[in-house]
Amino acid sequence: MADSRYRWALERYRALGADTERALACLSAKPVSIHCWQGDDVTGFEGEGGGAGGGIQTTGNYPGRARNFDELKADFLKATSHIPGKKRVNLHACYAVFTANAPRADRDRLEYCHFAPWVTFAQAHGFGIDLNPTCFSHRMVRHGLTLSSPDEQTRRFWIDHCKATRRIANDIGERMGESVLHNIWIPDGLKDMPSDRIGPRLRLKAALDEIFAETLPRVIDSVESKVFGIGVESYTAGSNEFYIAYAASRGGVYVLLDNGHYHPTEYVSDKIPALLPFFDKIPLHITRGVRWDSDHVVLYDDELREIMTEVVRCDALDAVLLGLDFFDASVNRVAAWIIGGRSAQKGLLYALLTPHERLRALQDTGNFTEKMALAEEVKTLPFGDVWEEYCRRENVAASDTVWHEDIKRYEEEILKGRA
Ligand code: RNT
Ligand code: ZN
Repeated sequence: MADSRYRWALERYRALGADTERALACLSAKPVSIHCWQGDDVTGFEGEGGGAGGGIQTTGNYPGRARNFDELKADFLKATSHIPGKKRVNLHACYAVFTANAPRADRDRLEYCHFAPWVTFAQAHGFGIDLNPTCFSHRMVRHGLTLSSPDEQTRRFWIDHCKATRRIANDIGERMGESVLHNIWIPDGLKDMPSDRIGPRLRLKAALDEIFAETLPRVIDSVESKVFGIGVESYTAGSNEFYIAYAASRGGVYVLLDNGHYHPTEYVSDKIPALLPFFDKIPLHITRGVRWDSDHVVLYDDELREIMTEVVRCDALDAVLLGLDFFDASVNRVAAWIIGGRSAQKGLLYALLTPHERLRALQDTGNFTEKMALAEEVKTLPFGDVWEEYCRRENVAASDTVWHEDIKRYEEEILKGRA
């Protein structure tokens, strides 16, 4: 029955110029980097209060937050067991694991040993790893500033932190035999009208030059801009223009696009093809901003489909590094991970099932009416049947209400026991 529905869907797509078998093969081969921080509200393992800070905020108090490495690993595995496709674990420096063999160290002194347990975990489950320095939620964030601070000691601490995490990323890459994305996002900005806009940027530029001075073959470097955050409404040192110019003028540094980080009428789907002529890599943070950079759970919505569509029709599946970035504490955190992860997969599948060649030809020949008609027809093709077939092949439940039963059990048996 399911099989005959897929056969029928395959024919329908083929008739319009899309190859479902090719789409399924591409989808299962493309990794998505899944952020570890959805599991514990961006708290980490340093045990100093933690939590998101510097313009980012987790809201909600749903029970069951992971409180340590073991709980976070268990929740991550539970979540990924319901997400089809290839996965990477995206880590932040504040998730360093302190043990007798890897004693507690401040962020400027972190070493590979603090992340070795994550490598063991990732290798045991076939995940890749990415790593971010954590330039927020720490006593050395002074007046909301890190790499752009006018205070020499503050700047030095954060430069040393980023240098340390880049080296760790390289070591992880060496162990795992692959590249590791090292993405720098800093919260630096001002709540109120600046009296100096260029000073922080000049200091940030010099700090980045120092951080990137060391050549590390396994590291893919990126910088992530932002427009504003809560408490930093008036000025952001690491703005879009600043980082694009920075990356373009320094070979080997890329700009990471987070779709929550722009003015509401700007779209990352349009930025991807604007940057691709100049950059051979574009890392993404896929998120869902509601009115601001709220980091709501990613859903299978229009902009997600449009972002994925650009990745596919620009033939940029290798160039674009897909990563998720959201943190919602108002719903079951494990379910949030699953819904966001599955949505990303659905969005990419939708893009892979779109007859881009035909649509492009219609645009190029000025056949705008037919383009509109075809694009509308694509929207109601039997997408669900192809999704179900993909889930069957990937050994995960196709139905969202079915995997949710498992998560309800997990909540009763495991999450509710956490204070
Ligand atoms: C903040 C950025 C950044 C963080 C994570 C935790 O606005 O999006 O990527 O969300 O690094
Ligand atoms: Zn982000």
